[in-house]
Amino acid sequence: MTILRLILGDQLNAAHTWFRAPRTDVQYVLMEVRSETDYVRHHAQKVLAIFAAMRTFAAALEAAGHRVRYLKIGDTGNRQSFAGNLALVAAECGATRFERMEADEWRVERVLDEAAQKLGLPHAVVDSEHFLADRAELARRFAAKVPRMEFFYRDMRRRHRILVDTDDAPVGGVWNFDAQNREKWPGDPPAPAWPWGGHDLSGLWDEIVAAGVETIGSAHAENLLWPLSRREARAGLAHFIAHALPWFGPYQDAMSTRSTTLFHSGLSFALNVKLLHPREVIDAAVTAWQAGTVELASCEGFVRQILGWREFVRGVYWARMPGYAQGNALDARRPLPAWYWTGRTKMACLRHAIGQSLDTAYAHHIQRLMITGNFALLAGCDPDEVDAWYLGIYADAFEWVEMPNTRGMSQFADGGVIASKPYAGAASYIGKQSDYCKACAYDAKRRHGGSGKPACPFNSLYWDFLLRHEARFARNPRMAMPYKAWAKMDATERAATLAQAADYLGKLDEL
Ligand code: FAD
Ligand code: DLZ
Ligand code: SF4
Repeated sequence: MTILRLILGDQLNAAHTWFRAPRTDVQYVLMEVRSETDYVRHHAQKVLAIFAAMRTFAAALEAAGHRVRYLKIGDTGNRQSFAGNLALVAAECGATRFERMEADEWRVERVLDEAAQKLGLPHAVVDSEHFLADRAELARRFAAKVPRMEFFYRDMRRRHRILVDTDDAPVGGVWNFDAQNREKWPGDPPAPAWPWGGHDLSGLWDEIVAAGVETIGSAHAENLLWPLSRREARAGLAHFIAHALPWFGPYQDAMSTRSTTLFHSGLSFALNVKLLHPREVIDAAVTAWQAGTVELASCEGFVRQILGWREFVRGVYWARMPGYAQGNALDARRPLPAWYWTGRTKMACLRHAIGQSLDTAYAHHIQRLMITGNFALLAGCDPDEVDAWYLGIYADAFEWVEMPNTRGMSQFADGGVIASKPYAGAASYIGKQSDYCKACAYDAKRRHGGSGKPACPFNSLYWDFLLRHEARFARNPRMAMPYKAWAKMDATERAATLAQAADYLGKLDEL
């Protein structure tokens, strides 16, 4: 008897039960395939990091005595799809049974179910042993109605006994320290650089290029900046806890031309490919708070992202797919401006956020939400195009987490399943949280016109967006303020603002 076990590129969980002891009757297989490199155009660093982490993981398994078959992207004989290669390796090893872990993505689950049918072997699907809420639990909690994130998060805190007192009350007396977490970063303390780097992957890059894989962004193959092994990911976690977590809370929503990473952890890639377990990341933050090196507000703010948002969006994804991918509640149809692919725009905030995304395959949350996402929302860009952009460009982008964040949180295309109001903001918000507006060719204070500096596009587009969707949002109590402000605005001012928006919408590619 030989069991063929598939390990996907985002299933590099060394602590999984599968790997407890080497077994002569188990053949593992990992494969680099064009079906995965081509379903969307990925950032060069994302492909490099995934392949390099897969190769490192396979080598470690082999060194520990497991039987591993690894198909490289350029191998002759590589059939370039999961189904094709599974058939190939099953025949090679004389497999009598096929096993796999649950895939995180809807598309891949379907592909693997079909592949298993074709193999015609007894087949089992096991948990990936990564998330805190498993898929059965999520199905129970999300099937009837998607809860609000805040209540899901409180429940997770209680269930997993994280930052709660013995009587299930939140430590510190409140569940959420968001109000304290909204400061602009003055440039001091300096933001620490992430500790990874120095991976020379030029050889791997040559293989990827020779195989004809088309990518976006800079490869930086001679010095790739992502953790590629569990050891590196652990070191990155320790570095974050010591050097950035103390300021994570206050500067969580800050943006600056002087730093691409600020006090963010950069752990999303390691988490999503499962080099790190969310529980160990949460425990490290809580331990730092218990040791007194980190304030509760920073610790809780960070824990909320992982225990709350990360698990929550997964619940939404599995409860709502496949229909979720079709959501376009605001009927947004415009193409994404061409400069999303080049960074060549006169708008300083977008130039910085897109430029750094192309260069590093990374942008922190508030850049994704309030700069690139906000602009696409206000301009009414097609959520299919917005989704494809986010799914390709970030090293951490896997559909289960990318899509609810993009289509749901950022574009409101799910009609409010995730967010109770759209994340729409004008230049006043961006100016408050960043230093972008100072260096911009546009005037953050103007809604329209402008002789020297033209009016900031976010301002007129913001009002145009609210007016376009008045029927949907005007009665939302959380949106009452801006609608009241609009009603009070002088009629000429309103007309000039809407005319400015129409002008900008007619020439988005030129902004
Ligand atoms: P930190 O700020 O250090 O946060 C710590 C961890 O919390 C992250 O590593 C991540 O695992 C988790 N986290 C934080 N916010 C979220 C969130 N909203 N949803 C899920 N997990 C969260 N995250 C992805 O992992 N993959 C994506 O493809 C992705 N696409 C996004 C698209 C949009 C439009 C938006 C608004 C957000 C998206 N996010 C995505 C969430 C978030 O922006 C990233 O997780 C974060 O920027 C990763 O950087 P970090 O590790 O430095 O995060
Ligand atoms: C994203 C990605 C890429 C680019 N390439 C591969 C690959 O060649 N082989 C592989 O096993 N996985 C790859 N992945 C990750 C998969 O797309 C991922 O497993 C699914 O998105 C499920 O989350
Ligand atoms: Fe962005 Fe407008 Fe500020 Fe320029 S002025 S950086 S376009 S918000």
